[in-house]
Amino acid sequence: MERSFLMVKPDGVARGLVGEVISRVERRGLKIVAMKMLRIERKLAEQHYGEHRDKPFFSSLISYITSGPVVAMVVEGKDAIKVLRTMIGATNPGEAAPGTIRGDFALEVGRNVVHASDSPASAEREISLFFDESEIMSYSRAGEEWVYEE
Ligand code: D4T
Repeated sequence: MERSFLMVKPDGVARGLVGEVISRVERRGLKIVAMKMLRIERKLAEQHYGEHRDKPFFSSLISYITSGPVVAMVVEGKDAIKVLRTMIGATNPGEAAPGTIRGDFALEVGRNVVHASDSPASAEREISLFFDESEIMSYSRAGEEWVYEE
């Protein structure tokens, strides 16, 4: 099983899309093993988006992500990182396929509703930025035997 970091961004929270995102994750068979609502502080935002520090959109990205509460999650399941990236769709919602979260709910890259880790290394880094290991739960979901072959 793999873990990924998933976040509903301030626009997603403000637009009432938290339940929509969560229900898509649950319906897919993935398991939410940690979740919290928080207002991201500037320092955490700069750490999270550290790789974009030198990009022209960095300061608007930091303002956006710190502009309101977000809902952060750890999601577990088979190929969770790849599956969630496919479910959220292309970074630029204009190019995101219908049926993806961004393809169904967003139009602009600077208001793209959700974030999901793009590799095992970023998943590990992002999970540890937002969660203590003690906040990550272990439990069985009913019907798992119908989601996984064995
Ligand atoms: P996040 O990290 O927000 O889920 O987005 P992605 O993982 O899909 O995409 P990314 O890291 O390449 O971009 C991070 C973040 O920056 C914003 N952005 C990106 C922007 O405002 N303008 C741009 O030109 C790009 C490439 C959107 C997502």
